[in-house]
Order: sequence, then structure tokens, then C-alpha cells
Amino acid sequence: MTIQAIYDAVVARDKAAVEANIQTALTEGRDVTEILNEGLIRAMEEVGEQFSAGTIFVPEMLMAALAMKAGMKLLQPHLASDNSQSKGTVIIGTVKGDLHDIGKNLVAMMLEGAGFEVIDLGVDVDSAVFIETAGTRQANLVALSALLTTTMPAMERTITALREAGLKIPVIIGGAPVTEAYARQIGADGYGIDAPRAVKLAKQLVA
Ligand code: B1M
Repeated sequence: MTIQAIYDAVVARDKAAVEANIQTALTEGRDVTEILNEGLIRAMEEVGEQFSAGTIFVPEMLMAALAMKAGMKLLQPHLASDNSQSKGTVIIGTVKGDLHDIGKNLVAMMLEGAGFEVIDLGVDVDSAVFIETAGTRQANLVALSALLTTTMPAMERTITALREAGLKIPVIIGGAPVTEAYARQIGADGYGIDAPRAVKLAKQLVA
């Protein structure tokens, strides 16, 4: 089955096989969300478990991430697009100290697909850069991602700095260790457990 082959190829860190199997799945008319959730995202969860168990290490985790990113690139044009009129400008980035960008890229892709103009600041983004860009680009929303428990406090620092700079732009946060309770605790305006939820929140907050 093609979806299982995509999953297996990510876990095996085989970029060429990920690409070939995604092409096959798309040709077969498989649902893009199924390919993403059951093929790619589920495979990265397995990769994380293997890392936690000590059966793979950072280089292997990185290779799996590169295979996943190659797969996401093929899916990007197939994600629903609504480009009729810009729904607003979103500044997105992974916070200071954190280099994980797959989830953040997925959120950015889906926001673009939903009609937002997305300014992606990349990874390891200092709060000052969020503030400067949000101000100069007249952003309607700031979206922060963090994958490490050690970088979650950088989300709070960014929100505090935005407020101290007098910017009343709504902020949404997300990433594997982040919770709804943490979002409330640090004064974020919303928490997205996954990319579709982040898009839903963005639509609610940027009316
Ligand atoms: Co790292 N890593 N990693 N890693 N890595 C995790 C996060 C970890 C859970 C693995 C583990 O131990 N099981 C663990 C964190 C433990 C913790 O803090 N609790 C960990 C660690 C420890 C590390 C290092 C410290 C390892 C080391 O060096 N010893 C190191 C840190 C480097 C740094 O950032 N400073 C490190 C490095 C790396 C790589 C560079 C090798 C690579 C990242 C490559 C890249 O991103 N370009 C990597 C990877 C691939 C992972 C795992 C395996 C996969 C992450 C991923 O891409 N998932 C991860 C294990 C895991 O998460 N199960 C792990 C797929 C992606 C689609 O999911 O990003 O969660 P995710 O995004 C989701 C949601 O969270 C949500 O939407 C997405 C789904 O729709 N979401 C948002 C994300 N951002 C959002 C923002 C929103 C809303 C929703 O609104 C704004």
C-alpha cells in the first residue's frame, strides 16, 4: 500500500523512495491529507520514538527530516488554495534557540493555502526580529513554533517583548511540547494543536 510505503521510506530516511511513493500516491488520486498525516507525520513520530529509545541519533533524525521535507515539497501545490484575496499578513517563525522547522513550514504552507500572506522568518528567530518585522510589515498575526521544552520560554519572551513594544497583534503558538494551558499562561491569543487548527485560529483572529 502506497501510504505505508511513504511511511516506511521516511523511517528508512530514503528521500528518493519518499518522493517516488508520493508521486505514485498522487497519481493514484490518494487524499493529500491522508498522505500527510498517515504517511509523513506519523513516520516522524516513529523517528522521534526511535531517537528517544536511543536506536537512532541526530544525523539519522536529520536525514529523516530531509526526506520528509522533500515529500512536503511535492504535496505543497496540492494543498487547498484560496488566493482570491489576501486574508491578512502572518509573520511566522520558530523561536530563538530552536532549529525545528517542519511543523512550522506545514503551518506556513496551510496558511498560504488559506489565502494569508505569510512572511516566514525561519528558525532560531530572536524576539527583536519578530517585533521589527511585525511592525514594518503591518502584520495581522504573529505565529510562533517551538519543539523543545527548553525553547518554550522564548515564546513568552517574544509575546512580552511584542506587548512592551506596544504592538497589539494577536499571537498564536504551537509545537509538540506546547499546550493550551501554556498558551493561556504566557498570554498567547491562541494555541493550535496542528496546522489545520492554526489556520482555523488565524481566520478567527484576523477577521
Ligand atoms: Co529534534 N527533538 N532535536 N530534531 N526532533 C524532538 C522535538 C524530540 C521530541 C525528539 C525526542 O526526544 N523524542 C526532542 C525534544 C525533547 C523535548 O524538548 N521535550 C528533540 C531533541 C532533544 C533535539 C535535539 C536537542 C537533539 C540533540 O541535539 N541532542 C536537537 C535540538 C536542535 C535545536 O533545535 N536547537 C534536535 C535536532 C533535530 C534535527 C535538526 C535533527 C531534526 C529537525 C530538522 C528540521 O526540523 N529541519 C529533528 C527532528 C526531525 C525531530 C523529530 C523527530 C520530528 C519533529 C518533526 O518535524 N515532526 C522530533 C520528535 C517528535 O516530534 N515526535 C524531535 C513532524 C512535524 C510535522 O510535527 O513539528 O510537531 P511538529 O508540528 C506539528 C504540531 O506540533 C503543530 O503542527 C504540526 C502538525 O500539523 N505545530 C504548530 C508546530 N508548530 C506550530 C505552530 C502553530 C500551530 C501548530 O501555530 C503558530
